[in-house]
Amino acid sequence: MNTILAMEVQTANANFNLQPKEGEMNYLKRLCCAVLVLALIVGFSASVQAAEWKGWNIHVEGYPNTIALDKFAELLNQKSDGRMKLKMYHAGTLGSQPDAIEQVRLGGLEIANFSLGPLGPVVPEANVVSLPFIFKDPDHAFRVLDGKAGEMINEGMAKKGLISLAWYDGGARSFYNSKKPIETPADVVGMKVRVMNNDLYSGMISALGGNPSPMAFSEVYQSLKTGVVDGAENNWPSYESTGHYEVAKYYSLSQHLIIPETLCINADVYNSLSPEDQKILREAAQESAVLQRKLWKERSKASEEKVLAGGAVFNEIPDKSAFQAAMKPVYEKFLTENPDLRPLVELIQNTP
Ligand code: BDP
Repeated sequence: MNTILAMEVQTANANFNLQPKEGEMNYLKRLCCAVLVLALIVGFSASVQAAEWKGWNIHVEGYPNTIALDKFAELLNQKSDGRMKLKMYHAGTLGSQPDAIEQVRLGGLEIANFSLGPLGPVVPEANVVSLPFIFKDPDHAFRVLDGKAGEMINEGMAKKGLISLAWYDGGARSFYNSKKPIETPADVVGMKVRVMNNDLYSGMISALGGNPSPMAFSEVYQSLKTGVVDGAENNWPSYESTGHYEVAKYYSLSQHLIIPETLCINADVYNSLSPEDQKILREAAQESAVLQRKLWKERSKASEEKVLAGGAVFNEIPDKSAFQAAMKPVYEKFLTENPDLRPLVELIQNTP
């Protein structure tokens, strides 16, 4: 045998030695079966287990809405024995609010907490709450939402692919800026004021003689700091949590907008659930809203104290009638453009 041939024979023997003996063969068969069964079990449980929903939230950790939304996710999982799973993404990590509204409508995201402010351009009925001074106070807003007007807003949202499950507190929004206390509408003249994306808010600032600047929430701090805008408007908790008070220290209690918020779900996802799971979903949402509203009251006080200790300068506006009178053209334009919403506006105004 020459050397090459000898090597080939050796390799052949080696290959032959790699072939399993009979005992090993049985072992391999058993192993294959076990792997197959395991794969079937995993595949099966994945198909009966609901996919994990993605939830959008703009607020940071520790904010009342954030805590309440995490509670909502926990309750959903518990009450449904894991059939409904939700992972919340906080601090706007999944995009801006107008984008997220489209995403939940289209089903790219399943759940979200939206302010009815940015929802207004999509859902005309919801836009009614963005008429300045339409609510007397946040409790009045909840009385309205718990009645016929709330049903009309729910129906409007459903038409746009969103099912509202509960109402969160959004407090009352007031003006703040880096220049001076605002006491009368004349103080707003010429001021550049950031507003949320909604023509009603731009109209509101223009009616006061200011220059509205619609902008995403995440851009406001830098814009205030660099003077791109002079001021903005928000409730105490957002004024504090964003650090806006550090760069716009005059907070004037105009309380011109009281904008409730919705915890909502994509309509197709909602309609695909069993009646039992729909009930669980609504119960979990309601419980989270009770928690959010309680935390909201506590945080509003705590935020007010924190910003004042941090150098914010605060003034009351005891007589708001000049601001209210200045809103007449805003109401007129809205009702001319949306004549069918007049009954809803009047229903809210006439709710005690
Ligand atoms: C906060 C709302 C949030 C808005 C934000 C804003 O909770 O949804 O995005 O104001 O001003 O109060 O953009």
